[in-house]
Amino acid sequence: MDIQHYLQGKRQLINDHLPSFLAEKSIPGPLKDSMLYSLQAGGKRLRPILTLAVLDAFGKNSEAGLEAACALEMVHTYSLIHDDLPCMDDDDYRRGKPTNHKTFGEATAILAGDALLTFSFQMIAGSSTYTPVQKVALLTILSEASGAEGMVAGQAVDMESENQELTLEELQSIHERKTGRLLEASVLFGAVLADADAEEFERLGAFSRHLGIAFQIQDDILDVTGDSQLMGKQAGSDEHNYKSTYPKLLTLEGAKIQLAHHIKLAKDNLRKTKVDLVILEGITDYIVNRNH
Ligand code: GRG
Repeated sequence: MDIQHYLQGKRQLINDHLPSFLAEKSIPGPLKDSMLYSLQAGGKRLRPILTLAVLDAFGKNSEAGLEAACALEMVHTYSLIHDDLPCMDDDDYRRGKPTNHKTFGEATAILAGDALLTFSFQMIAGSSTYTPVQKVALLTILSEASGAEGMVAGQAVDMESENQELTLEELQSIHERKTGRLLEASVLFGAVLADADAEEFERLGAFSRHLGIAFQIQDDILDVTGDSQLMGKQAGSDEHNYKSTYPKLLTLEGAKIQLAHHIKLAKDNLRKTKVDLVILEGITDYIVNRNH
């Protein structure tokens, strides 16, 4: 299996479908332009790819997961738009392009984020592909992962902790909520749509939690060593404030050891499942080896 080829194929599928969900909707012009601007600004599409990959790993038709997968990317896109706002990280560039508020103004950017978040729930609730039981499961997972106990909580604690040196446990707790929960939801979405049993669900959940931590550690490592500046991120964001990161707390070598540890645990959990390992192991390796 050529994992790069697999990822490229899925990314293309998602890129082709994402804008189509908004196409026939009567959304005011500037708001729709602002939503589409960020949805189409690029990105790795890791969250929707994970949903489709889990379906493939179960031997199911992954295209049936497209609506749910695209809903996840909408939530992710909303979080990036809001994270870039002047009242939060105050970033001018995202994915190498001017941020949403720099292009459309703050008010429209806030509304575009709000609308993308809400639209993701509308898409799942209104889907003609999923059963009522699947819809309730997806909506429960998504609301818990993205809301006040999930991603928003992670962002809130992250902001409260600015300029404080955190312990490793505190840092991990922020990232588990800020980025980990949506990555976990992406894997669990695939498990729900594949009608996985409780045991598989639990093991895939554990796999995704270690994958999420590994993703964040690699993100922090790339901030020190990688080409994240080319992607419009300000490496380390030190000009704004002090932010605890894995390399700062553990040194670069220590962060790499932690990364290897969580990758191993992710794979150990994956191997306990009955799914086809090739794709999900390939994605796990891609997370460690990615350069942005
Ligand atoms: C504003 C509620 C709210 C939440 C914001 C996710 C988030 C919380 C902020 C993003 C800030 C950030 C850079 C977090 C580090 C890890 C991360 C989520 C990176 C961006 O995800 P990628 O690498 O992005 O998957 P692409 O551009 O590939 O989609």
